[in-house]
Amino acid sequence: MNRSHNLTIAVSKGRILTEALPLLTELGIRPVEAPEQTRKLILETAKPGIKLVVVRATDVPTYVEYGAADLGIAGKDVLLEYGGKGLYEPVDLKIARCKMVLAGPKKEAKLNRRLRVATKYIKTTRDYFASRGEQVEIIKLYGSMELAPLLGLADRIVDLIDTGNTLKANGLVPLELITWISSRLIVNTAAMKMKHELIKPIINQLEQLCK
Ligand code: PRT
Ligand code: MG
Repeated sequence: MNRSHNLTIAVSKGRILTEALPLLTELGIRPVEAPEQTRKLILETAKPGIKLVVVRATDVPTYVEYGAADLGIAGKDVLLEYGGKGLYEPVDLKIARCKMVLAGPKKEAKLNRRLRVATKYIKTTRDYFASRGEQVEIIKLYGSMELAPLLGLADRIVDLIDTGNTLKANGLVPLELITWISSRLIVNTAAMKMKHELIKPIINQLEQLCK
């Protein structure tokens, strides 16, 4: 863990950071350099002792679970997939909101075999179909899931949608809502105890701001 008077917050560049920056700024945790303009991965902030570390979205829970970062901001999609061991998730920041859906072609011929579902959300997809008692074959992809049904790799996809334009542009339609997604503040369990007087006010302020 970091020294007791310092705090490290793991964030990912892109839509989460864009929407998290106004919240962090409200708390005085404004990076001294613009994150999108620098190549630095460790950013000092206007609050002495508090720094941001910029990591891949899917790596945020790992940094926080192992205490390399005390706090983090991660999408619920990433947290569901990660499994949430050894992490607190005290605040729904209500940013970077979207839906996780099952999607497929508008029309399809009847299938005589087990449904194939392509996704990067293997665990969430497995849990979803298991809860419905359906047997499906899940195919792991790392991106551009929309392509899979078009090329016959899969019959369905599980992906995030916001406007729905990406699905539509590829001739797909949302079939079922799996869950709503937003970004969450996550906290290392040991840091929550050891740095309570630093972390608690951050949780309280974010709760107020994100009500
Ligand atoms: O890009 P990189 O591979 O580094 O990581 P990443 O893709 O995980 O990062 P980023 O910044 O793209 O997304 C980070 C987080 O933003 C996700 O983990 C979600 O919690 C959240 N989020 C919110 C979204 C969306 N909205 C979203 N629309 N993540 C992805 N999308 C995708 C969607 O899958 C579709 O392909 O954006 C595309 C456009 O969506 P439509 O429906 O508006 O067309
Ligand atoms: Mg992306």
